[in-house]
Amino acid sequence: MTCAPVVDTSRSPFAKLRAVSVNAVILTDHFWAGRRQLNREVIIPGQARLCEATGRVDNLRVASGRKAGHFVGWFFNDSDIYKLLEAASWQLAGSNDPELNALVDGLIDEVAAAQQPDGYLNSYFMGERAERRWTNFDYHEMYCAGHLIQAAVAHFRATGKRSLLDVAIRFADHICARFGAEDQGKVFGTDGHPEIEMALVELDRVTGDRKYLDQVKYFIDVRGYGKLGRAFGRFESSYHQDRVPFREMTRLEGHSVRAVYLNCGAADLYAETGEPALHEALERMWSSMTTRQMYINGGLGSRYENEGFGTDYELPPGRAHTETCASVANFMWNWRMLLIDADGRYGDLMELALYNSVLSGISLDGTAYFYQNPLLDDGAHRRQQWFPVACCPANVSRTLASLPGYLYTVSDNAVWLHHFARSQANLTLPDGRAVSLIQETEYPWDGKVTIMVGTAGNFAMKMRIPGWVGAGWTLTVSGAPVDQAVVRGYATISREWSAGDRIELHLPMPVERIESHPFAVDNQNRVALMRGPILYCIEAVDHPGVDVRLFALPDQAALTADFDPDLVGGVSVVHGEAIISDADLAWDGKALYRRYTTASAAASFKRTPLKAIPYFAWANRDPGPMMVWLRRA
Ligand code: FUB
Ligand code: ZN
Repeated sequence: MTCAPVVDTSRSPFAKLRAVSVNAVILTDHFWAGRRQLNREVIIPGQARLCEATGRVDNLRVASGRKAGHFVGWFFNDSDIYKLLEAASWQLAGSNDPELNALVDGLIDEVAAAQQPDGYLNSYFMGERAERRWTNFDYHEMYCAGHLIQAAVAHFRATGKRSLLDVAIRFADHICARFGAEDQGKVFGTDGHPEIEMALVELDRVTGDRKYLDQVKYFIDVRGYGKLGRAFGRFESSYHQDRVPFREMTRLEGHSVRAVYLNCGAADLYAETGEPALHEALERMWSSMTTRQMYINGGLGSRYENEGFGTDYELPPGRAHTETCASVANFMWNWRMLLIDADGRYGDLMELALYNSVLSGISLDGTAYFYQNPLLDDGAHRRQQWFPVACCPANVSRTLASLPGYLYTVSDNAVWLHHFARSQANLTLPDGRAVSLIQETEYPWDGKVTIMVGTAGNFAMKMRIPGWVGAGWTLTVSGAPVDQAVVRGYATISREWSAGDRIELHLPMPVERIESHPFAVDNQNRVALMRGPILYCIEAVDHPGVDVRLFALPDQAALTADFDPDLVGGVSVVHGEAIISDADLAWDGKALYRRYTTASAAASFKRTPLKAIPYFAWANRDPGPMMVWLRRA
């Protein structure tokens, strides 16, 4: 059996947890297994067709001389093929799938053929543009290389084949030979778009070649001195994390995907080197992100003009940029922090981003994508089949494909359960002992999680107790209560297990009203609805004849939830009663402003049913206004 962890910390001295292989866990639920199957049957084949139809694969063929023509599209279009290859590779882990294998092998063949004798590989910088290689840091050459390396590592881990790995190594060696300290005869440089950092750490882990790790350190060290200049001639150094040396960073700044990808790389480097300053910077940025810079759905980036962070508390719901890639990046960064620190707050954030801003990035039928994930809309924002800048689709796809690898980790004598989904797991403790577990749950709709232990032995089970859970949660083993002390987000059950022992965790999931810090002015006097890990929204299609933007939710209004198997793929729906004031109805499009009188504040109102659905499922039915933050009444 291949061993295919998403981030391999099995020999990382400064990571507390070891990732397990993607194929060590088999999802058996409707929610995630269904989506992973959709990934295999619809999403990946659809993206492969679009990579062909949009000339992305032809770009490689032109570069290799297999086809006449010219490069088309954005200079980073190769990266979409690499991310697709990564997704397909994770999907292949542990599966016998000749058709998908053939698709992957065919694409790898095109990639390999386009590689130059010196290892260089980028279909944009071929022909007459070959002269311009490595002359502009913002042309994403290392960004594309990073995605190539990540795909190659995934492919190697999942299939054992070296076909793409050898290509990636040649390109990585080319880069390592070229960029570095001048006294080593190398030239200054790094990429305007971080990505290669985390890829090279994994290449170090796969090959055992330490030079890749040294290269990552160099790439992080050279940032922060304004030496990369303005990106695309218009964005300042902060756009590409070149304003402040990494170890001095106090908040996330600039382009959100770039910023968080860089943090992924720095976290990976820390797992190997244990350099305190890296960890401290990561913690400062995490703290800034979670207290001042992040949307309630785990989305990042509030400005369209630079796809980046705004000032603290600048979190407009309608103009939220919240790129799907940034949420994937947030998920990836928190995975790395979790592996390093074994702290449940990172698992909480992975969960938040996954359900509420990664998943919203794709339609329920797997054929259309959001680039931005706003929290308020008038009905115009719809998912698209594809984009000229198509970074988001395959980012969702690689996340879905690798999902089984995030549920559990292991450490000395312990199994850690981070994410809840019906599944079967065959894990291996660091000392080689096998542990099998069956997880039964209807999560995220129900907070009851049962773990059937299939292997006798002495080890600890560490269960994440989500940060969203309030009082009343319980934990038992074969019916008997166990110690509910929670340390850094985990309850621990250490004992001599017998095969057949049942762990039962019950996490109550009432509908909660969430308010935001008053400085997030757009949300003042508003609440959002959450139930368990799921963020809710209201959509026009469920409220015919009224505009949901006029809704106000009385603080006392009861909110209930029930499962509707026929709605948007089967979801728990929140029901309640909102009010619409007659004063608000009186606007009726006649004016934008009017004199305020206390009479209008105290106006009479109508009651109207409120039906909220999970935010991730919005915009899958008839278009119309949608909102997350509801006015309080
Ligand atoms: O530049 C490559 C990708 O395209 C970025 O990560 C996205 O934000 C989009 O700009
Ligand atoms: Zn994107």
